[in-house]
Amino acid sequence: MQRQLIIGDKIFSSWSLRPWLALVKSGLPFEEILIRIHRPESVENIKKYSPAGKVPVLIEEGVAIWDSLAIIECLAEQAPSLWPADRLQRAFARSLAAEMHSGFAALRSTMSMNVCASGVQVEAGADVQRDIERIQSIWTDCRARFGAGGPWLFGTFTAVDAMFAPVVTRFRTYNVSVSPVVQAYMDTVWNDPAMQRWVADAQAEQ
Ligand SMILES: N[C@@H](CCC(=O)N[C@@H](CS)C(=O)NCC(=O)O)C(=O)O
Repeated sequence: MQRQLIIGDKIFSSWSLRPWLALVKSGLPFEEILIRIHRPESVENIKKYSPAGKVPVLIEEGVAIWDSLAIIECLAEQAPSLWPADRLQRAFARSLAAEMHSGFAALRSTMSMNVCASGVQVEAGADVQRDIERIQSIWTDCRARFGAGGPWLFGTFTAVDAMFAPVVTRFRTYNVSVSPVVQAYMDTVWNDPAMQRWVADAQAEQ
């Protein structure tokens, strides 16, 4: 296989979920290699594929590409529908993907991903609430402005949906209360067959 994706445990590895979902939804063929993370030997095992020592890593024709956004850009060159077709929508979509990639630290550290858990209670401080409100406003705005052609943020599935997919699982796990529009979008992500495949694999890891 000329394309491999190295990922971490499906239950926990939020960064791995993003390119995995983009790859499955794009229909590009790939082989998946799973490395258990958060173990003493994890970094050494990942470094066999990428000197950065973190998953995800894409091996494309023998070349290692790491970091989720770089991987998604590489995939989008071969599956252009991963970004909106319109130039300005595409730029806007890239802004959202970048905001997700570099931001929401409070949410990510307080509500870590566990796709198999639900009804978990945590102390969500003001910084977490701010992250939750910002994400809900992004999803609501995208659905209203760009969502006419389908149930995803830009109508059809794009890299932005892949970037936010782990947040959907976090909102479910930690029972975050959301508006009906946001709930409908979360249902789209969660019920997608590719997402359900990831969740089933995660359950099998336990
Ligand atoms: N900015 C990186 C973050 C990657 C990252 O933090 N990966 C974590 C797992 S989700 C990792 O590989 N950790 C290694 C370990 O903890 O063993 C990306 O977007 O890919």
